Amino acid sequence: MKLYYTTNSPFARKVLMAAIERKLNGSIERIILSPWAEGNPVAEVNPAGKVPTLVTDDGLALYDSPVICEYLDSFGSQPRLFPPNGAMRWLALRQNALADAMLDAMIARRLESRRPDGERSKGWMERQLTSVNRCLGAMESEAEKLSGAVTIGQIAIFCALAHLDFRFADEPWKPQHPKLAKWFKDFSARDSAQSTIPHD
Ligand SMILES: N[C@@H](CCC(=O)N[C@@H](CS)C(=O)NCC(=O)O)C(=O)O
Repeated sequence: MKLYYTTNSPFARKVLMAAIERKLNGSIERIILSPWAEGNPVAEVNPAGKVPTLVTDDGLALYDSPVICEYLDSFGSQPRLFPPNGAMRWLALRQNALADAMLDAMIARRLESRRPDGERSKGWMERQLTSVNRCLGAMESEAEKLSGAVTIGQIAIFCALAHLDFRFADEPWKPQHPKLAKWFKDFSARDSAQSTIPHD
């Protein structure tokens, strides 16, 4: 399998952490690129031109991160990250969706903030910030549901919170979300987290 990714993408980090948790890391050839660079190869296999994208040994290109993670969950002998059915499955999928939504808002806000003077929309940036804050509030109110065996929901929420620290370090979220902060600290000690710390 080949994984196209960047070392600063929280969605790619989610895939890498899932691979490490499932002990599949050694089966993945890593191809680091910038999805923003002209002519980069990811657009040849993923029409959206985004990372992460995984090309399986059969030559099938898979995207986006939840699909890749579920693919990695479909083989190997380690405990599954996607609960097979019932309430635990829907909780894990919803946690993953909440984390991805928070990331989409964070990334939209940052991209907007980097547009040239005169092209930036303050209202749009505020809308994204409101969304991030609502997602954080929902995570805090359900922090006790982050306990138990590791799931894709936990990994996704970890990557989203870590991305806040990475890109918005001057906007601390921990003081107002103490239960989430405690869970985040504990989860940060996992090998999969320690070996995927983001960098530009
Ligand atoms: N929903 C996608 C989001 C992937 C995504 O937004 N990737 C960003 C990097 S963090 C990207 O490749 N952006 C390039 C672009 O938008 O052209 C997933 O879960 O994989």
